[in-house]
Amino acid sequence: EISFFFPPEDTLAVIKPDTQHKEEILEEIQAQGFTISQLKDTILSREMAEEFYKEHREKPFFSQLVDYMCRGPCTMLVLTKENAVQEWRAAMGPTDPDQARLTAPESLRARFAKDVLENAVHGSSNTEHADQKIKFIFGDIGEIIPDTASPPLET
Ligand code: RTP
Ligand code: MG
Repeated sequence: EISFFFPPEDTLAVIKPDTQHKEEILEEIQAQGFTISQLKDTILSREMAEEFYKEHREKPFFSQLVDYMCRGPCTMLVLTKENAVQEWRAAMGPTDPDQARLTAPESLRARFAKDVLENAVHGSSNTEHADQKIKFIFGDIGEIIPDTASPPLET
């Protein structure tokens, strides 16, 4: 009998500013079996937000996106699980909540996003981005918060 071992993978998740649903999002993260390996609340500077979303520099919504991302504290999380990158993308659902409500009604964006811009959560789109963004946000040796049952940090 052949069995496969899938090593745990890390992804970067962000609970974006101004969502009224942070607690429910954290509950869903735990319900879906992600381990919260690192967590911190941070207000991004404009420069950091621009760097974070630099892939979208040329998009018409870029300046609005940067305004949104540095408007208040973001909750930054490293989520660890088998296939974490893909599973967190699936948990979030499509970028636009109108589409999410049609194709993934249980997803976080279907439930909690306000619109296509203010869509509550971010997730890395591949493992290379995940590694790069985790380093960018947490540094090479980030703070470790070992007890996932502890309450989220408040800023
Ligand atoms: P994310 O990077 O935040 O996880 O979202 P995503 O992959 O689903 O979507 P992406 O195309 O990478 O877009 C990044 C973020 O830009 C904002 N956006 N606004 N106004 C618009 O048409 C528009 N399109 C995208 C959203 O905040 C989106 O999550
Ligand atoms: Mg993206």
